[in-house]
Amino acid sequence: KTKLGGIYSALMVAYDEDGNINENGTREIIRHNIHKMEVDGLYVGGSTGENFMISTEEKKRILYIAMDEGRGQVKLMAQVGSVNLKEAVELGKYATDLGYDALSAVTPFYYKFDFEEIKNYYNTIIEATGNYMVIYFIPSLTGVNLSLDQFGELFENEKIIGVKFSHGDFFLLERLRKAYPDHLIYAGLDEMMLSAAVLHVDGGIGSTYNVNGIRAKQIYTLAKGGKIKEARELQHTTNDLIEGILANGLYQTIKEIMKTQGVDAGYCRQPTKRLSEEGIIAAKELAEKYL
Ligand code: HMN
Repeated sequence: KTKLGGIYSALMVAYDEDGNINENGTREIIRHNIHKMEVDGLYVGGSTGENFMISTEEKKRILYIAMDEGRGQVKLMAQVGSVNLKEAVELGKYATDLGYDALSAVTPFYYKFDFEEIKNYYNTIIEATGNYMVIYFIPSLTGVNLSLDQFGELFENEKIIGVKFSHGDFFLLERLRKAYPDHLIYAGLDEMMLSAAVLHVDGGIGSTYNVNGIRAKQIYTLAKGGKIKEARELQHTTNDLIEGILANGLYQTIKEIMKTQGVDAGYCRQPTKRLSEEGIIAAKELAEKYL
């Protein structure tokens, strides 16, 4: 279990002006995360990769690039979840064949699937791939909530080794920690790294680690070591940065900040809009002030 813990960047993908994958730029982002942000792992195909806006072939291409560039240097987790379960299975098999350490899948969204359907979705992907699975739990975007008991039922499948907890309900987080000490819990909101680390999560997966990875790792390590005051100062600075990023446009701003760090991070895929001139300036100011 501890083997797969740690700080993972939710990998950004560089798209060109027409929304096509910029492979060289994406490789630069990966190297930046490994060598400059010193993350323990990459979470590939998540929200941050703009995964739900791209085709199956593009998803595979990104899974391939991340493996090719990151192999042997960082842990690799592939988000393969999709409302199209056949696609999830296809991507899960592809990532498993490539050698991904574990799969992750978002709870199936948009349609109001009941719990039996959700459970069947996970068990189907696992049966087809034989790989480990981390549940991607993000109720604010999916509208899908899970109770402590439902997590327990999902964890009955021993291949389901944990959850990426992108939710602000710390009561549920604490209950999960106590009930399932052997399962992996990843903090999924970068804003809550300190509080989650105090509850002894096993790591974090987030978008802002693409630019703020070093500081995030410090918060995690300090908080776990009981150095709360130092960790809190770093979380305050981190959250000043995150507040600025969210106000300016989440993924566009992270890409713009990466450009100031020398990375050809490209643009976001439509329908996400471009940053205005003022937005670009605001991103540069955030980088200067906080990074
Ligand atoms: C992913 O799937 O790409 C990420 O792991 C998602 C991650 O939880 C991020 N959530 C979203 O982007 C919706 C957070 O890192 C988030 O961006 C950050 O906490 C700022 O709010």
